[in-house]
Amino acid sequence: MKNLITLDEFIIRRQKDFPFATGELSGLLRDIGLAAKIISREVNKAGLADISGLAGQENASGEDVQKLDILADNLLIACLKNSGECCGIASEENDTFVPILGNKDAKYIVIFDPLDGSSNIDVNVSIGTIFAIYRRQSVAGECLLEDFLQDGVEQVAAGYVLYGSSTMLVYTTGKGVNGFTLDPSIGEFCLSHPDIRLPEKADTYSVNHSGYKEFEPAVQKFIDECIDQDFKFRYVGSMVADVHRTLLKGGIFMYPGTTKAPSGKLRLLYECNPLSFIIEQAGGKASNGSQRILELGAYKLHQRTPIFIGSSHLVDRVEALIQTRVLNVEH
Ligand code: FDP
Repeated sequence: MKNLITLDEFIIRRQKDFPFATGELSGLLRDIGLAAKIISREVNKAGLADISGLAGQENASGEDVQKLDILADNLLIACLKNSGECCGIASEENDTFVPILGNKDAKYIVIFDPLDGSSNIDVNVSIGTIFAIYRRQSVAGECLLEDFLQDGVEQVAAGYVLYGSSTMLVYTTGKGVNGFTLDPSIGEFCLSHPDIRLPEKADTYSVNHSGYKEFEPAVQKFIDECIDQDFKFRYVGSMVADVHRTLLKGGIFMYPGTTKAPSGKLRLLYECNPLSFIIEQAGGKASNGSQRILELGAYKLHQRTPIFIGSSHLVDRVEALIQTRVLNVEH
């Protein structure tokens, strides 16, 4: 039998690489792994049980909430309460951050999107969970808003779980990116994609084309160049799935600003920052068109940003077109 390395075993081995590690971060990652297994089980039976469909309420960004969104949110919070390492969470489903009072003095906070791409749930298309872990800024006691409004470069770990043709958990602690596939027969995430690097080849672009007329001319020009170069076009409409494909196959995923929504749609803290950390760790880049995503300042929890993420030379190209355009307009 091939040597199986489970997620828990991998986390313990990695912890030994840090001489002064206390095991708190490892505990948190294991909590998230456990929540991911339970969410995966619920997602897989979404068509059977009465848990799919709208919950009849809107989230902080005014979007319809699906029942599974709420279930996943509650599960993550419950699992993060368990180990005592997390003093507070913020998520897409909560207007403001939620302090975990039982763990007031814990060192970490976690920000997550419990079910990204949830408009795809009812049509059986891949969806995902995205998470980012930060060390708190406040010294102790109940956590504060400032603990959550940190730049992406401060992330100590980030990852996502993709509920697709199989369930995969991909994460980084800033020392490369590793992917684990859930083996349902043993209920364990097993290391299947060690040390993921974006491939050199990059001939795929991904964007919601229906926004084309409203994108700025530089972005339109970039898309035209992709078409002229016979790039493949792929768009699932679940950011986790589109970024996962980009990570494994190369290319670029974009959600630009539009005339109606200059900041785009995707959220900085629980979508763009964690996925940008992963892509950078795998050798790629992530930008809002002029600045590195991980260095954008956060001033509110549900802040949005345009994003161009994937193979470095493609992100460089779109940035160069945007920059040229800005200079032309200025002169
Ligand atoms: P969803 O609305 O289904 O939750 O941020 C949410 C997100 O999906 C992303 O996962 C996805 O990339 C994007 O929105 C899709 O938006 P469009 O429908 O505008 O393409």
